[in-house]
Amino acid sequence: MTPRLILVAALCALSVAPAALAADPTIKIVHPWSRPTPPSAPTAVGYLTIVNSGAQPDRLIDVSSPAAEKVELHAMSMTGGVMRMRPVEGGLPIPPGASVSLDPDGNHLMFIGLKHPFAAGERIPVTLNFEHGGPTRTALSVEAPAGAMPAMPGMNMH
Ligand SMILES: [Cu+2]
Repeated sequence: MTPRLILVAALCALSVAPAALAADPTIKIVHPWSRPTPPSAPTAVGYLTIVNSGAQPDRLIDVSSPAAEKVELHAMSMTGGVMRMRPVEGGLPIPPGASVSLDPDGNHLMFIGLKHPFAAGERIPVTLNFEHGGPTRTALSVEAPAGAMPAMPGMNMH
């Protein structure tokens, strides 16, 4: 993820979620995770899988987190050999009986205006608002990339 490629979404128009009553038990969030960020990074990514075990289609329409000014749903596309991202307009459809993954190869959550850097081992709370299912809370576990130097216990440099 290269910050200079980020097309920050001035026109991002994800609508405000309706006040919902309770989390929908047919919507499940599987393996919500993120990456550690450098100290002054303005953005971070989030990945997860949404499983809809119900009979009705749903739609992820809004995401928020206390860890960032705002969270957008982004799609990746390859244009002329350059990876670009842009907001998903109108929300992300979650068909009945399907699971929809946000992963490093495709769509992702974009945390914009981080309140603090994401550190490995930390858990980042997010609220996912579904059109029918209402708000669903989860937490992304911040995972160091495979092959990265593991943090050494007892060697805190601060
Ligand atoms: Cu993005």
